[in-house]
Amino acid sequence: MTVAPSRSLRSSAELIRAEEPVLAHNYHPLPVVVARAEGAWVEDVEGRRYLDMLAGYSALNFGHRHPALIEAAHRQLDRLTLTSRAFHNDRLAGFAESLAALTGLDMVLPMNTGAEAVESAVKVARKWAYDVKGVPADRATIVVAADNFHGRTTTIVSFSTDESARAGFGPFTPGFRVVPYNDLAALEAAIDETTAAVLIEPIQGEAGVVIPDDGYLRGVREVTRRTGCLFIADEIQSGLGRTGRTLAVDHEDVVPDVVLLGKALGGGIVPVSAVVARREVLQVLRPGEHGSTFGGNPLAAAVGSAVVELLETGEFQRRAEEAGVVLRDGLTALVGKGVRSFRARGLWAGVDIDPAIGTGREISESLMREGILVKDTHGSTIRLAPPLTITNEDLTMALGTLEEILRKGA
Ligand code: IF1
Repeated sequence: MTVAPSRSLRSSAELIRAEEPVLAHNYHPLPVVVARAEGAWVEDVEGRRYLDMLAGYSALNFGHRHPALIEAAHRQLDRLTLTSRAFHNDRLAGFAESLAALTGLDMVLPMNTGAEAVESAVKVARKWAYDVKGVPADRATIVVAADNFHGRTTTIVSFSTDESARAGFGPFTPGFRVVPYNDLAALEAAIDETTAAVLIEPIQGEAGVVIPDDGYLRGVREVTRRTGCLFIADEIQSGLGRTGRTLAVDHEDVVPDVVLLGKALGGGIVPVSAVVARREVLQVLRPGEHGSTFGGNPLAAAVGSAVVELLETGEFQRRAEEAGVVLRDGLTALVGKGVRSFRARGLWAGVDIDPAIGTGREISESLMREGILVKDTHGSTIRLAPPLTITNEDLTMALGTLEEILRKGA
C-alpha cells in the first residue's frame, strides 16, 4: 500500500484499553484498531491487513481514499472550506444541479448526517401537509415500517420498533404510524386524510438486508399517489450504487417524491447528506424555517460533486451488479453448509448463520482473526457490504474464508 506510515505510539491493545474510561460506551467494536487504509483494505496499528467487508456501513462505497475523491477534497481544502449559508459559496449550485439530475428530482436540501436528512424530511413532509395538502394544524401523520432504521435522534427513535434503540429515551414524538414492512394492504389501511407521507427504506439494512417482494415499491408509489401523500425513500444506506443501480428504487423504475441520501455521498471523507425532492415539496421551506451551520459547505459540496461524477459514469453500479453475482453465487454454495439463508442485492447481503455454529458476533470475530472485517446484526446474521471497488479475487477469498470458518466452527 502506498500510504503514509502510522504515527501511533501505542499498541492496539493499549489503545483499546485507553478508550474505556474516556469514551462513551455506546458501541462494542471488534477489537481491531485501524490506522490506515486504501481501497478495500485497511491496516491496523501493528501493520496487520484486513479486507473491509463493511465499508463504513456503505459510507465507503468507493473504497477508502478513492483518488478522485481525495483529490477533490485536497483541491477544495486549499481554496475554501466553510462559509455558512449566510453567504453563497461557489460549489453549491453545481452540487445541487448534478445531484438532482442523478436522482431525476428537482431540488436539494443539503444537510450533514443521515439522521439530519430524515429529520429534515419529516419537517418538510409535515409543512407540505399543512401548506399544500391542507391537513389541520399539528395533525399530520407519517406512516413508517416496522423494523425500520432511520437514525438516532429523539424523533427518529420515537418510531423505531427496536427496544434497544428506544428504551429509556422517551417521551417520544407523536405523529407516526407503524405498519409491517412489505405489506401494501396494511400500508394503505394506515393512510388517511392526515397522512403527510410514507417513509420507508427500499431495502431494510439494520433489519438484516430485508428485500421486499417485487412490486412492493411500485405499490407504495401507486398507493401514495392515489391517496395524495408523499413517498419518502430512505436511500441513505441502499443508495449510490450499493445495489447495482444508482438507487434501490431504480430496480422497480420508481421515482419517489423525496429521496434521502447520506453515507457514500460524503465519499468516506466528510459527512454529507441531502433531501432531494420534487419542487412542489421542497419549495414549502422559506428562509429561517430550517437550516444547518455545516449543510452545503463548500468542502462537502466539492466531495459530493465528485461522488456524483463517479456515479455518472455508471461504472460503480455495474461493478456492484457484476461482483454481486460473485457474492450471490458464493453465498448460494454455502446454504446448508453453515448458512441458513441469505438475502442479497448488488454488493449487499444479510447472511443468517446457523446458530449452532456461532452468534453473528462470534462469526465476525473469527473472520476478523482471519483478516476479514464484517458486522453482525440481530443474533446470527452478518452483513456484507464491501466497497464497490472490491476485486472478484478479494471477494472470492473472503467467501472462502467464511466457508472455512463455517466448516471449523467459530
Ligand atoms: C449506527 C445500522 C447500518 C441508515 C438509514 C438513516 C441512517 C442510517 C437507512 C442514519 C444509519 C447506521 C448508523 C450506525 C449503524 C448504521 C447501520 F446497523 F444501524 F443499520 F448502516 F447498517 N437511514 N445507519 O442505515 O444515518 O445519522 O448515522 O448518518 O447508528 O450505529 P446517520
